[in-house]
Amino acid sequence: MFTDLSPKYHPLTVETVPAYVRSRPELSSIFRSDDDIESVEVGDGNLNLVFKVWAKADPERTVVLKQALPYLRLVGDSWPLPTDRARIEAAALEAESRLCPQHTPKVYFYDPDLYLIAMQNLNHHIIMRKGLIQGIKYPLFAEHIGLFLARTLAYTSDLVLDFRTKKLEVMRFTNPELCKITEDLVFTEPYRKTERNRFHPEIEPQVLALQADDSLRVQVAQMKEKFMTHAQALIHGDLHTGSIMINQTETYAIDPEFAFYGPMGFDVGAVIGNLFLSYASHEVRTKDPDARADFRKYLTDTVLQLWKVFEREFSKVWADVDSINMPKGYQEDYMLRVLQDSAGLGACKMMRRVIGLAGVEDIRGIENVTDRSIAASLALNIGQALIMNRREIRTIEELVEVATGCRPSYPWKA
Ligand code: SR1
Ligand code: MG
Repeated sequence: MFTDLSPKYHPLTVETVPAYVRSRPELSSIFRSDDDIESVEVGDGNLNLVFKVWAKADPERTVVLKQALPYLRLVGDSWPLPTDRARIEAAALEAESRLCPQHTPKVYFYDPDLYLIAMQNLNHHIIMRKGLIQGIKYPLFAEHIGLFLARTLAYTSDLVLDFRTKKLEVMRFTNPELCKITEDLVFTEPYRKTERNRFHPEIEPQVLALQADDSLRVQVAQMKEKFMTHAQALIHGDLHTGSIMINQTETYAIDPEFAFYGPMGFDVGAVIGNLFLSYASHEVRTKDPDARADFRKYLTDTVLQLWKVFEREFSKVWADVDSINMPKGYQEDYMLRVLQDSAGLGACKMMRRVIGLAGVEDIRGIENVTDRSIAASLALNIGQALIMNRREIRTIEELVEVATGCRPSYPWKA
C-alpha cells in the first residue's frame, strides 16, 4: 500500500539506542565514545517511538530520537501508516527553523533509513496541555506562537513564494495518508455513527443531536472541503497544545508530521480551539469561582493577544508584498477570511476531541463522570457556536464573545 520500508529499517529499542547514537557523527559534539548512554522511550502520542537519550555523567548532554513506526501506534499494526511522514516532518522542521528558529526545536539530522529525526531534547519544558490542566499560565505564549504562526504561514504562502517554488513546495509536502487521518477523524467520523468514536455514554444525547443536525453537518462539510482544497500555506497540521513544549520563558512547536499545504486557519484555529478546550475543562477542574474566572481570563486574553500578534507580524509581510496586483481592501478581506476559517476549523478540532477516536486529557482525563459530561457538553456547545456563527464573526473580540457566551447543556433539562 505504501512505499516499501528501507531494507535497513528496524525500530530502535532502549537496548539499541546507545550504539546507534555513538555511530552518528552528527552527535559527536554531544556524546563521547566512552560515554555511558541511557535512554527511555516516552512516546505517549498516537503515532511514533520517542526516545529521550542522555549521557549518564551529564544529563544535560541529551537528544531526542523520534522514529516513525509503519503503523498507527494508538491502534496497532491493523492500521498501516507511511513512514514518509518522518521525511515530511524533518522538512517541515527545517522550513520552520528557517522562518522562526526561536520557536522550533533544533534538528541534528534526519536518518532516511530508520525514518528517524534526532533533535533537541526540550528537557526544561513541559507539554503545554499538561501545564494548562494544572492551571499554569504562560504569559509569553501568545507573543511566541502568534509570531510562529505569522512567519511560518505568511512566508510559505503565494503572497511571498514565486509561482513555481510554491507549486514545487506543494508537491514536496504532499502528505495524503496523514491528511486522510485528519479528514476522517476531524471532519467525518464525529458526525456519524462509527465504532471508532469514543465519547462517553452520558454525553450521547448531545452527540446524537449534533449528528442529526444537517445545518451543522453542512458547515462541517464546508470546512472539510476547505481543508482538502485550500493550499494556502505550509501548515503544521496538528498544532494542538500537546504539540507545544513550553516554560515561563520559551515556547516550541513540535511534531509537524501532519504538515502540508492547507488553510492557515487550520493552524490558528487549532491553537484557539485547544485554548477553548482548556476553558471548557476548567468549568469543572477549577472549583473556586474566583480562581476559575481568573484562569479563564488568562485563556481568553491569550486568544485575543495571539490573534493580534499574528495580525501585527503578518502585516509586516503585507508591507513587502508587491502592491501592483493588490486591490485596495484585499488585505483586510484576506485576514478576515483567515479569522473566519480559524473559527470554523478550530471548532471542528474541538468537537472531534470530545466525540472522536483521539480525545484530549483536558476533557477525557476528568475522572468524575458528571464533571466530565459538563466539560464535554460545554466544549461541544462552544464548537457548535463557533462554526455556526463564523461568517458573522468580524473581529477576534467577537470570536471570543461567541465562545464565552456558551454554557454546558449537561445536566439535561427535563
Ligand atoms: C490516529 S492519530 C490521532 C490524532 O493524533 C494526532 O495528534 C492527530 O491529531 C491525529 O488526528
Ligand atoms: Mg503529534
